[in-house]
Amino acid sequence: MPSEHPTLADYLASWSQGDPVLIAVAETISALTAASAELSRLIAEGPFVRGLGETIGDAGGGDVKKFLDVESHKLFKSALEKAPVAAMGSEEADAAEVLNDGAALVVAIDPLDGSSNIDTNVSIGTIFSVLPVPDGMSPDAALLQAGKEQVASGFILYGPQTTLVVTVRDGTHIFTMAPDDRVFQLTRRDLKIAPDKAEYAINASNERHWPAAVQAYMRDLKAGRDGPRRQDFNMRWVGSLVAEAYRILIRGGIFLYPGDARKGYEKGRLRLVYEAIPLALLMSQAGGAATDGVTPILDIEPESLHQRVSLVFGPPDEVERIAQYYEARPGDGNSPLFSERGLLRG
Ligand code: FDP
Repeated sequence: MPSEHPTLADYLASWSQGDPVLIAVAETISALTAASAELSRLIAEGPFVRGLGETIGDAGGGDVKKFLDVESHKLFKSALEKAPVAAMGSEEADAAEVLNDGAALVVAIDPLDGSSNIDTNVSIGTIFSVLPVPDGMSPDAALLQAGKEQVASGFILYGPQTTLVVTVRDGTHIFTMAPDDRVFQLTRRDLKIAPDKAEYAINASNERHWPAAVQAYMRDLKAGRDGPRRQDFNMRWVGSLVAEAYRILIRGGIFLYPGDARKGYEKGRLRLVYEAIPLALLMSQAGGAATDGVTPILDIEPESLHQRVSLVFGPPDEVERIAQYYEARPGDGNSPLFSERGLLRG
């Protein structure tokens, strides 16, 4: 009798069906999750490991580098060296790193997202995107393909449970790591984002810097049942992108980290290639949507590995509503494609 909770290995084996390209994707996901199981143990050791949450440098643009960021990068790099991966583009390295010449895939990765939460014992995670290397394309260029070219993406959440949220373009599924044998097992198949949860996630301390479109949208949400939305909205802000994404996949709601008027934040804070793009595929496979406010994230052609982007995700109707606020304020949009879409629509 098939198990109620098939293992990740079983799921990937039955999905890949002996196809060499799909097997390569399966091997890559297995390598990533094996490293994540090790990382989860290291995180759980917390104060028993000297300096785990310690800041060891400045990564620039408001980001600090912590000991655990560096350790996570090393763990994933050494795991991917043994997988069919030609290059890895990581938040923790300035340029893409070559792993296996001629291999079929590349991986973009944020080895440790939410690292400012390490020392507060709040959920943190690893986000990854798997892309093919088309014939004649260099691994560097392969890392900069639009998100719609991804063959798989996911994140591992190190929280009360260690959880993998993954898609191989066959729905978005959750695998939970069993505490005893540390094997990932399927615990939720084919997630679908709830369309109407009245909950938002945004760093409200930046309100005065937001574009007028976001200020107007948020004003309408906060007006609750006395405003145009005619219902009260709740707020949640964990400060770990992976935790917000997980909550929204599980119970709905909307996430915004818009570009704003602060120096260095004009294009937002979050990274396109290894944060927004993988989350956008998970969202779309769960019936949701992700944009930079206006343009679908999966359609954006990245220009550089560490590029920042404005990010909005959640149920499609709410994401579209936000685009309308931007469109109602020409010149206020933070998207270079803003006017293009306006023209296209017109
Ligand atoms: P962190 O810098 O701690 O890694 O990815 C960057 C990120 O965290 C996200 O996880 C989180 O949503 C965001 O930054 C928090 O930024 P603010 O401190 O500006 O709210």
